[in-house]
Amino acid sequence: MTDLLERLRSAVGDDHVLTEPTDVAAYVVDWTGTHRGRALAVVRPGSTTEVAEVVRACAETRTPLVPQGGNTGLVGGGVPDGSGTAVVLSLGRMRTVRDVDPVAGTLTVDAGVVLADVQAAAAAVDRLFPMSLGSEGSCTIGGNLATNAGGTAVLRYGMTRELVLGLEVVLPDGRVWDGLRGLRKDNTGYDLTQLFVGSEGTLGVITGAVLRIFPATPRHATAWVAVPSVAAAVSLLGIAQEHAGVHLSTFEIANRQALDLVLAHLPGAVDPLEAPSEWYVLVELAGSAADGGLDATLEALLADAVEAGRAMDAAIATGPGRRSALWSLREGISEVQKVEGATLKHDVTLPIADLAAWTDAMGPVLQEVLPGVRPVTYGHVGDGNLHYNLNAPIGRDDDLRAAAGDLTAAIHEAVAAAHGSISAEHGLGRTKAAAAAAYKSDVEVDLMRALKRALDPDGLMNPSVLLTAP
Ligand code: FAD
Ligand code: S2G
Ligand code: ZN
Repeated sequence: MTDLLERLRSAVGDDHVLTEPTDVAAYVVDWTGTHRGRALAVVRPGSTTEVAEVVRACAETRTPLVPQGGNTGLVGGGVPDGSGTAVVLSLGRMRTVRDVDPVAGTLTVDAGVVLADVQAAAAAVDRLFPMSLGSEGSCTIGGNLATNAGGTAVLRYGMTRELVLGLEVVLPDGRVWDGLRGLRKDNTGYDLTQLFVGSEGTLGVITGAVLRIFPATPRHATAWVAVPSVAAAVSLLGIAQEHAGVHLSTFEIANRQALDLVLAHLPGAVDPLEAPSEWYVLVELAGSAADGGLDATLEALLADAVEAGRAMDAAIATGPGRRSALWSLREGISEVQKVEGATLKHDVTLPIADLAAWTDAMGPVLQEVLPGVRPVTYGHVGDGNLHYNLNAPIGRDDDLRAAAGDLTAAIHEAVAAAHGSISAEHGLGRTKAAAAAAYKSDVEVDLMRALKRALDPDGLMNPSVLLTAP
């Protein structure tokens, strides 16, 4: 082991090889606090060359390696297991914005650049990097790529995989693949970039990326809408699409339980509507400086929805302050959910046409399993993605933990029956690796394991994550 530590120190410098438990602590527990592991060391390289040296040292000593970005992942993929045999490779020091080309619409960055800084680098040249997540202040673009993150702009711009044109990756044997050409069209063989997007650190360490940037959308029209049901929310989505077309950029849902958590625990949060409702939608239209009339479009679509009985009331943002107040009702949910005790997260996709029936049917099923369980439901309903996160009945965290297996099994079975996905945007990590294998076909599992064996024959890259665990 000393040989390895010597090699790591000579690769990145003594200060960037952490072994003391106090120094290592933040790197071995995930954001949810569910996954706690132990690391042989935490290594913080400052360049692609240093990453390659670290990977080579681990490969030659057959030491498992866990790449880590901002450690905001929600499925335990960025932290080591409890064996204490793995090295955590943190990309946190690699924060250079390498190049911006507003005309070509490309932004080339190190993997350790925080998402908010990627957004700022695009805005600095009057462009938009559209991906937006509640964790954007600390998650890194390398982690976003490795998890193929989604967020609130997927409806208009797609998942991370639709926002990337090329990658730089250190392969499990230490070689560097430089795929940073950034061409919109390059049909010369397999799409290697897409292979690494969503690979959750199991096929290599992403060290750089060429991202797409888009025309800025400084104009917004935003509303928090009270709707009577999920079915009404889906109808409102159709009305919004009719009226707003390409300008529809956000369509999020939240149930009353989610809003109550925010009103109770998010300082300054205020319910913008008088009458309580069971369901709410945050809808936003976005356009360029030339796109006038977004407010009128929003008012017209809301009027149609009220007329059709698909909406009861709405608070329309009258300026940037009001806009961020409405957004905070949605974005605050994740943080505050932790305040009220144990939660059991489910990040599922359902066919949009089935969302209402699925949600209506799921409630009673869960009450059978654990009476009093609270399904705090919210998320990106515009792309079929619900965060169906269960809170324990008040004061009964242990009951939730005891029933977790049955509750999750009931949810996963209902998702599979509706031909949905048990992981919409957070990936599989450690939390869902086993479940995913059960819901993927043998052919899919075989193909994924064949790819893993081809790139990482010794199985050292993030070994207990995704469904590559043998
Ligand atoms: P980490 O947590 O450090 O790692 C995540 C995975 O990627 C691990 O498997 C790790 O091994 C791998 N990895 C990290 N960096 C690299 C690299 N450079 N090369 C190879 N592998 C790497 N996610 C969404 O999709 N949509 C949301 O709306 C959303 N909202 C969130 C809100 C909150 C409050 C929080 C806490 C999380 C949210 N997330 C969301 C989850 C999380 O932010 C994303 O999964 C994010 O992409 C993780 O980035 P990270 O840098 O923190 O990665
Ligand atoms: C979001 C965050 C994760 C969660 O807020 O969109 O992806 O389950 C989620 O709180
Ligand atoms: Zn989400």
